[in-house]
Amino acid sequence: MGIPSVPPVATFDNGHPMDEVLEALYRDGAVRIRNLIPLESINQINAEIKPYMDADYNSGLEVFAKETKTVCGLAGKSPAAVHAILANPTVLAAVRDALTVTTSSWWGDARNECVSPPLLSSFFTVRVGPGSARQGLHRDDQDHHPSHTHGDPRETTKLGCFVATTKVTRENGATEIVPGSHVWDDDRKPRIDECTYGEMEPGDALFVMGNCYHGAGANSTTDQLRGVIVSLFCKGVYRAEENQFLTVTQEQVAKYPYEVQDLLGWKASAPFCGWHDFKHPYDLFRPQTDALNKDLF
Ligand SMILES: O=C(O)CCC(=O)C(=O)O
Ligand SMILES: [Fe+2]
Repeated sequence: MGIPSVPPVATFDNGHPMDEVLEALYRDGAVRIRNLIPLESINQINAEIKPYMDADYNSGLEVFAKETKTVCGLAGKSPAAVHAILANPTVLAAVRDALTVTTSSWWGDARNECVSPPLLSSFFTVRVGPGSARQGLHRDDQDHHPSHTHGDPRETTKLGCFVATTKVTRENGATEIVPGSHVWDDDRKPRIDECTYGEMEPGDALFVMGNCYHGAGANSTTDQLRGVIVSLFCKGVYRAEENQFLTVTQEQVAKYPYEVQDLLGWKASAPFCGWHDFKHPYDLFRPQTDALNKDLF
């Protein structure tokens, strides 16, 4: 049992000034936004995902309880999730602020400033069924083999946005979050009594820094499904968890908004990462007049 004295993560209404949201995110490692995604989008997303859920999708991984179903590859399977979550202005603002990498280096006599845009790392549902045990507390940036040594709240390669597609309660498996754990060193082990619970209504969202300990909670109900869409983003100089070039066809990508194409890896990261034919991959389908910022360097 968690100790009730761990206060809930800072919670804001959708549309709250972004600088205050980001200040709380970097201070605590996580924030909650009420009504980030409209209910009609949530209903559409649930309808698009249903056939996959019905086909009994399960990861088979031990990191998820056996009663928990996952559907991956949402960039190709759920256009509604793509438009509502990946193109959401608040999501884009948080992801860009936390994960854009800008550095300067010399090329001959020129001092060159290069910008690496963030990437979608993975995009999947976690539907925690009755009887699911809690997930182990973990940091989502672990796949990049990081060291957290400086107590720097922004020392991470990833940011997560978890959107509720059902009511999410402590009883049915709300995400456990350890506020402040994003500044811990790598030896300190998180405990359950240090957790707070990310309870949400459908359409609410949690932003969780990649260095903040968290995990899916246990579902102690007998009849409730806890639905969350996990979108994880990473710095563009790191490798994505889920191979986004295999989740969605080029024809589908061409129809998505430009900012989504960029997140899916179709914009190269300057300098010189992810190009095709020495061009941004989006040059394959964007009208040439729109292919601005052609520089890879
Ligand atoms: O489902 C959740 O609440 C969290 C899932 C999670 O942390 C993960 O899969 O990395
Ligand atoms: Fe996680």
